[in-house]
Amino acid sequence: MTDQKAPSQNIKRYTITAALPYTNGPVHIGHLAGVYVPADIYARYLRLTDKDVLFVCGSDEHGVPITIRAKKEGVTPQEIVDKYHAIIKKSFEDFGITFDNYSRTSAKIHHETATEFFKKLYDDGKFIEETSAQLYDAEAKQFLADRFVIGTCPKCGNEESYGDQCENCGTSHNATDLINPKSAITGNKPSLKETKHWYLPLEQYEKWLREWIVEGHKSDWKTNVLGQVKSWLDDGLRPRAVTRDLDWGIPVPVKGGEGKVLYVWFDAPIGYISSTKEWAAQNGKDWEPYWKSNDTKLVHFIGKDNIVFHCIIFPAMLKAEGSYILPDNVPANEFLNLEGNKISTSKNWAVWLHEYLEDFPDKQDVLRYALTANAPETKDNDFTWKDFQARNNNELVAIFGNFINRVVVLTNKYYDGIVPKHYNFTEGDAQALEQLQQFPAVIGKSIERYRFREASQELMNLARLGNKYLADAEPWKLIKTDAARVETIMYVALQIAAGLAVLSEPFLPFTSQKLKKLLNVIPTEAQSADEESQKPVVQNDEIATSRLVGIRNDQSKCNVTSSAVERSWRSILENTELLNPGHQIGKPVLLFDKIEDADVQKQLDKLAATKKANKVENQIAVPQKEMVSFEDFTKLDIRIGTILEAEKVAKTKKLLKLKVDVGMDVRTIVSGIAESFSAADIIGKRVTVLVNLAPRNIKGIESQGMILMTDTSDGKLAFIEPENDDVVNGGQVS
Ligand code: B3M
Ligand code: ZN
Repeated sequence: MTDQKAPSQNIKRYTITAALPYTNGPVHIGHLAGVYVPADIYARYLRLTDKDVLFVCGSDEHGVPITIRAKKEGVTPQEIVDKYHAIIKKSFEDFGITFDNYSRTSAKIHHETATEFFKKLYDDGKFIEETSAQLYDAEAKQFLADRFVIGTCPKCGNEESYGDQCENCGTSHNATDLINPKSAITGNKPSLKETKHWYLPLEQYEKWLREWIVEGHKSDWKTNVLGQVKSWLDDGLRPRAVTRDLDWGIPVPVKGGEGKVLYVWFDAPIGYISSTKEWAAQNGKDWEPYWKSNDTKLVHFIGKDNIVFHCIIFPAMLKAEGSYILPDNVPANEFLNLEGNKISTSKNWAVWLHEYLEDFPDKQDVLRYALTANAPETKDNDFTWKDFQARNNNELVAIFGNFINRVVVLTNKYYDGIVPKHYNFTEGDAQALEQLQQFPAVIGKSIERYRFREASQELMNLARLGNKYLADAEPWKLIKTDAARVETIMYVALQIAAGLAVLSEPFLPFTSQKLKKLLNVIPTEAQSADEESQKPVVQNDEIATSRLVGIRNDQSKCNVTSSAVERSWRSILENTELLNPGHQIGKPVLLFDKIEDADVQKQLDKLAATKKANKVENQIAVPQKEMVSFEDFTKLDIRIGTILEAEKVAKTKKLLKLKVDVGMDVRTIVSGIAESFSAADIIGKRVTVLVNLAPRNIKGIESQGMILMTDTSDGKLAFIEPENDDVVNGGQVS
């Protein structure tokens, strides 16, 4: 077993994986923010620092979600996976995600690899074979595995947990653990039926997992990941079935396995390996060092709902197999919400990438940037269109774009676009250049620690530095009096602009390219188009290198300094002059443009329409109640208050006992809201209270009023809150 990791200075290559998306729908901003953008930043950065990088992914085409989608659309599972594989693959390409290979689990190479893996574990006696009673839907004539069954999570009480995993608390369990299980196909209560399956005895790996992760990685893995792992280990691991009674998947390749398939979470992570094999075969490479050599660093980028599979089940599989390395890190992200609500495919509450591009063609980088700057790295985060607009207008346009534009406009105006010479540097010049030199290390360090938000802000700080430098130096004032000094200033500003062209590449690849073109440090269109036709889906190191050679050989079209900029993460550090005096840059073009309020409103309207459609779907309008007179209405005394204290009423499911400040006094109110809110979350909440309702005794507590509530579209309760902060407690509602 090769699980002792080599010290980091000996790392020779990187294998980077990004979770294989299920091909049961297109991809949305949550996927991009949680997994693919951070993984791509990491891969691009490592390539720019001349590392040997393999970045793989592919479509996850097995599993119940696919079958369910196929049933819903009335087509075959194969038609579903073909359709969404193409859409997803294109979205990734459109957003500049530079996978070295994007495969699919229906590929022959994957079926072979997964089959072989299973057989090896089987032959080595790593499985337990067991016949047991499993949930069965007699009407559908089908066993109910994974998402085919819904019931109450034994751990957190979520009533809509799937058979294999609860999306609310993340726990992974067996379908028979669910309380009140229901078939997702017919809605029937399942019966039990005997069937044989193969189990991976996870409990045998418990001690080893604890040592490897909880002890061994306590200082370098993210707290959210360590926390989940520890909690599973503390709960105790149990044997986990790795086969299923389904007809869509990879056939179980051993005797007695007829009519059964591999559990999707057994085959999917092996997809990383088969994608590597496919890449190697297509590129004349050896795949094995990327998975079996101790000097390879393996990193899995995933969302938090995949932690158990990547930190417990897959490592146990790799350990059982015996010849593979283990992940060096699993930097899982939390979830991204959209405008305050959980992203949901079934409720169409999402920003789909292909739809985004219809409304914002050529603004891939804006979304990449907004999602990175607000990434759900340590906690769930909210994407709002207002924030998206602000990130674009106040940062990309006003800081980054503004600096570049000033530099390019002035260089054209003063020197016809030719980089000027510099004379003696002032302290300010030297300081600016010195700071520029530190940015590659600062940004690199954040990226290497998987802190992509921080890294993106450092990049913006470099643009800020450029703006400040120009604002302090005021070349536009000096041009009439001290032309030589202005040459030096513009020389320095141009180096910062070139630095931005290089360092922005992992985050803003399209902008970086545009900026390099603007600074005239990449091949002309004709050359790029020529190379484009020879390019695979993504760019890898070898191609990047051959491009450089191309640049160097063609000095008529492109200045020789281009190689310094192209390679550059290191060259900035080494104080290489990025743009030589005499180099011709291009004419001004804007890197970013403003996003108008109307653009944002259009997106908000779209979401409002979705919400409305969901509501109409879920709710039959309640008929209006009997008429009341105005006098009747004025009898009600409704006021604004603030919840000061809240606690659960013992032995009840729904009741919370609240202390509410209603302006004239603080009173006790018992409210039936415990299923929608936990006590801790509502302290400080502004509420609307009917204060003159006759006191009532509820569970032995005198309730002196009623909190007014409304329903949300998903059947929960919501408070009615004043919109303005300056409404005081006791404020009357009339
Ligand atoms: N298909 C993604 C998901 O849970 C799942 C990842 C597989 S990674 C091996 O949506
Ligand atoms: Zn749960």
